[in-house]
Amino acid sequence: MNIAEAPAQPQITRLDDYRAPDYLIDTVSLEFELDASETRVSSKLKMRRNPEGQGGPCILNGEYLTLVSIALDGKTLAGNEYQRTTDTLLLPQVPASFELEVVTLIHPDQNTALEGLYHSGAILCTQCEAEGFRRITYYPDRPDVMAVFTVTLIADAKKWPMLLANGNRQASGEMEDGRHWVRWHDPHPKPSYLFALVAGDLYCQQDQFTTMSGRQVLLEIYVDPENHNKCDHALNSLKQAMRWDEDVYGREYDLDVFMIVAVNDFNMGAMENKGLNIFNAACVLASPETATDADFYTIQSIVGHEYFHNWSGNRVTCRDWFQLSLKEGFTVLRDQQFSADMNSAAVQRIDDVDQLRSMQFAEDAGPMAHPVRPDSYIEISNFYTVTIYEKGAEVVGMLKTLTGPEGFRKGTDLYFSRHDGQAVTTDDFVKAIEDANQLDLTQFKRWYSQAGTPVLIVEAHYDADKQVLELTLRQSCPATPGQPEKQPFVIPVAMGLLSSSGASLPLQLDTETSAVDAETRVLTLTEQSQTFRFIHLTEEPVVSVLRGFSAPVKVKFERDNETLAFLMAHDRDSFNRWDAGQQLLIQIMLRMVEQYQSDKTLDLPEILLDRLQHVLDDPSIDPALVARMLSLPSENYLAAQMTIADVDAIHAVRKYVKQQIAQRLKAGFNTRYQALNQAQVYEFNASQMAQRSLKNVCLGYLMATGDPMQTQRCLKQMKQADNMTDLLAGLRLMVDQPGPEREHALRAFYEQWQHDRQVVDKWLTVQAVSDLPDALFRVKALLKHPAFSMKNPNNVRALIGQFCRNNPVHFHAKDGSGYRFLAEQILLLDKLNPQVAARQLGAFNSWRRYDAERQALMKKSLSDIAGAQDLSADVYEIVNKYLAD
Ligand code: B3K
Ligand code: ZN
Repeated sequence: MNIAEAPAQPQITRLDDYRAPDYLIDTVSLEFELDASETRVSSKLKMRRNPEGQGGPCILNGEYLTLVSIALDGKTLAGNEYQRTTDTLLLPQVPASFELEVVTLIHPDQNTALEGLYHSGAILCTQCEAEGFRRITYYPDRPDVMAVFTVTLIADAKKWPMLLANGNRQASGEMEDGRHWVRWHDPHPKPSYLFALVAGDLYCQQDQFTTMSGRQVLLEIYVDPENHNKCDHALNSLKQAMRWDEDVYGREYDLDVFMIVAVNDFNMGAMENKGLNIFNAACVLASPETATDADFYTIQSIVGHEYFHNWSGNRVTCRDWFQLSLKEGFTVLRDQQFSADMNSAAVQRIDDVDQLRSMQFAEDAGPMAHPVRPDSYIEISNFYTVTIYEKGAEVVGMLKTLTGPEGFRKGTDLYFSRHDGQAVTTDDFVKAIEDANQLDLTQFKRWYSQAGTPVLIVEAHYDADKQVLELTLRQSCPATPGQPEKQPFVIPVAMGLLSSSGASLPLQLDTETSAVDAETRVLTLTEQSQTFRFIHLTEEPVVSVLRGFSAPVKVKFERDNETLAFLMAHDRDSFNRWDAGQQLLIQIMLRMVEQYQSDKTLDLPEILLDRLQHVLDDPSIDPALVARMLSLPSENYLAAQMTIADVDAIHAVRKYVKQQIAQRLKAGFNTRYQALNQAQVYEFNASQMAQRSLKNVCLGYLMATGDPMQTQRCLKQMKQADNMTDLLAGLRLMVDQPGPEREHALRAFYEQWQHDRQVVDKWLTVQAVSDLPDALFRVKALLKHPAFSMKNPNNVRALIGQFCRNNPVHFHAKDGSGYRFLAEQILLLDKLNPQVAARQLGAFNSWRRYDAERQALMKKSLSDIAGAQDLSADVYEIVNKYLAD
């Protein structure tokens, strides 16, 4: 039994190399003797040769395992009867079917990567997706091997009274040595990435859910006892999600119990392990005093997302990791629909698109650009991206637009019934939609294989004599790494036409005999260029395109300020009203950036102020929408619109615009603030959230006037706040103002909330994104604060991640101090937690968009990282892709 050296360079895995597994597993029986320093894992696998395999040897994955013994059909194997490398175990000779017994030892408390079995606080827990199960035992750790698991957990009864695993609880007992055991059985075959176990001394809040067929399901949330009062919201969200999936997708839950466990140390938001979801505590715990509206909102959506995976991911899973978007894109679409139904659909769409444009468009335009179904990867953890998730959701959303809601439901019904219990591909998903709707989606599938954000060029020409509007749509898509040329996409373009008074105009094409009786219609662009002729138009219409953001594309449509202002006031589609406002702001602010660069006077057109004033004063618009329409595009998003991003100019212009709006609309902000600032018992609902968000936008502008009275008002709000939304909004504003009040506010906040991890992370973030010149100095000091640990991913994201991504003016400081800081932190982190380290590299994604000096400094920092010894595959892959020409 030789352990060969690991390959010098991380290896590439390719979709084209996919082969069916050589061996399948019917049943798995695992026994864990749990202990934080050394856990003994005994596994029994009933395996058989796969008739569809290649007939190769039996190879199992395994990493960081101490092998104790191997037995084949009851006979212990000698060292020369198997071969080991650092990450595999190979059995050259096995019968057609056999039982394999393997005993290994693992060390949870040395596991800082938080993959496999690890220790978080006093909890032992697991994270297996994508390839963490191989850190627990030897196994064919790939999603197309699905098996029925029975798991027995044995542990000290006092230290770990709760022992949880997937499925239903089968049996339990006490042992004489003070240990106890619990056995779990999951009847649904699953891939190893969905395996989970938890051991802990936890508070458990229970509830019940009756499914559509009348079965009783026990719902349980497990949290550290001190968080016993923060479970209600997640539990409510879970019940809403279970009911919603029955109503909207016809999906019913399939076990006797559904459990959620909150842990403090977690690499991402949450994990959909079958029947036993494990959550980052920040994505599940909420009380009005400690969680903001945004937190409540996110929790509802993540609880929904993980629950929805029970069908889109678990019952029907991925054949291989190239198909990741099969479950993630679809499940994100499902959680977005759920949130839209539970809250405000318009606000949900705006926020989703805002995120897609600021994060995914940047990814698609940078060195890590990849298709929704990638062709290759080095480290799969690097591909849990906004492209796989958010763009993937847009792609499935376009299928829904093309088929209509009923056709889409027929398609998903067929998909679930056809593939239940299988591991499938994105092609299988599209095929089910095609078959249920008698559609040919061959060309549509380019959305899965081609990377990059398509550009949609729109031109409109009105002929008054003929009463015809010619609308020409053209598409192109920039080159991305490995894909110099692109074929045309299928782009659904929802659009409408408006009269000068804002009324909808008819949407009849010259090819049609009757008028279309809707204010929005969907044009499908399939060629590089197509012209649509609308007839019977007695006046020149104003065109509203890409309503509801019907495709993930960048629209290039030349419109003057007046037209954008008109659409901002009159579009029938609330998404497009908001979007017209954003385009107007961007157009104006980019012009001001040019003025700033050439030392000219900054000119803020009256029409913008006038429009914003109307929005602010219009009681008929949902306050949540008003809040969003009054919010300026972020510095990062403005930077992404420039050929060479000028961080300082953008920062100065944005600040100036904010101050000007504040001065001009001061009276309006004042009136609305006062009207909205009413004492009420906190509730999480769309209407209260809308009020708080507009109120705090108003306060932000009032503070921007620089009037000391407003500082007093802000302090008063903080003092009186009975909820974290209002308190944190106040603190954020205070922190951007120099002076003793700022230090006092920060100190008081910490003193009050130091016992609460989620709130302390907010305190770190507020300082990380602060506008003041000493931001980096502070961030560095906070690294040494007792509240901060480099081993805790939430701390890292709250402080380092937020500084580097959301404080552009300081991260991009001319002297390169921000870049050097990030490079140092990444190298430290890489030794502890490669996944978290690799994520932080994302702050360098757009490094080629900055001026030559900054590019040189960023390149130097990236090269320092690339040149370091023993990089993880995670960091290696991203840093080398960033540096590639
Ligand atoms: N499926 C998990 C993500 C796992 C990430 C592994 N590095 C959470 C989710 O998308 O629901
Ligand atoms: Zn997911």
